[in-house]
Amino acid sequence: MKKRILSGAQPTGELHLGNYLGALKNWVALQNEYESFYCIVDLHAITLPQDPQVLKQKTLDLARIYLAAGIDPDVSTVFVQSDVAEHAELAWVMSCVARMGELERMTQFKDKAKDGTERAGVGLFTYPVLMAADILLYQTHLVPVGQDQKQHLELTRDLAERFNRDYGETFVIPDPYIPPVGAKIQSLSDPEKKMSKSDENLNGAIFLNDSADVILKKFKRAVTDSSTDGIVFDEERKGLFNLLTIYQSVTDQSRDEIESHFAGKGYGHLKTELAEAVIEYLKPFQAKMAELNDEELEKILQKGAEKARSVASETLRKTYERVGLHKK
Ligand code: ATP
Ligand code: LTN
Repeated sequence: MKKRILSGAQPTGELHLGNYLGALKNWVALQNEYESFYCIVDLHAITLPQDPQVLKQKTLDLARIYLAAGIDPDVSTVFVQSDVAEHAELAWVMSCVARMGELERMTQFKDKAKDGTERAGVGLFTYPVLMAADILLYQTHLVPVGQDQKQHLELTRDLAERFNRDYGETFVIPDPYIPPVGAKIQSLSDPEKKMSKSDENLNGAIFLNDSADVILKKFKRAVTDSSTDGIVFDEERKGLFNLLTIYQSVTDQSRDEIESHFAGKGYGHLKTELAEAVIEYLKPFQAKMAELNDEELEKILQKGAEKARSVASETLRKTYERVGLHKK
């Protein structure tokens, strides 16, 4: 029996190179080795206000992105979270297991509740509990995510362990998979911040559908430093380190190879070569995006939801039984 993977992304904003290198790339690489479930987490998306029409469209667009990135629907299960009611049902049970204090420590909530906690939605606060339910429903062994989700994974493990202790062995305790390169891609315009969909500065992120011209322009403008120490991996030089990390992730070369390749060269040279490498890297993805039509995608999602439900319903049944809930 293969071990299981579950991961997901929100159908909001535009996906960027950080999402691709931190998450999607690894989903594709791991899909054959594991029984994989890749979810479009629309219930998570509504923790912040969304336009209903746009949310619907983005949900389908994200399925298209998964497939264009190389997720094979004949190998992996691709589905939408709200199609599988068990996610919301298990989230309720887990919200009775989670404690206020542990949710209050989640840094993403603090970042996203920009106007303070008084006016923040309750869903935004309990977001990590729904994420735990997503994972635990599939008896998941491995969760490939970017660095920013590590804390949520720790909470998921804590909730699963607490439940197993209080009610008897029920859930597999999942491990995070955080890639050694690319788990934390920073903004090109402010290397102190992570590359994000919600950044107001559009030059900070390379979006997956950016044209070659735009990609080149954004890299040319990327913030670096005025050091004369050459092009080397130095975590202190955040802007440069980020550019080199992107280069490393898209070319799969070693740090040594990259440093010798750029020895004696300047930032201008690095930026142009990096832009070319990213443009080439995204080409097959961008071509595939144009090929997949809505009808095909809907069929894949329907099939995916059926498969997901068959696994999720079994875990939910067992959970309800353990807790003493009546539903058969
Ligand atoms: P954003 O932070 O851009 O608003 P998000 O965290 O809401 O995005 P999702 O689309 O749900 O984004 O994230 C999908 C995956 O992308 C997650 O596994 C997340 O860890 C990863 N990810 C997001 N930003 C980055 C980044 N800058 N570098 C590496 N991985 C990232
Ligand atoms: N919280 C994640 C998205 C997400 C997820 C999940 C990731 C929701 N459920 C389950 C992995 C497993 C995010 O914002 N990136």
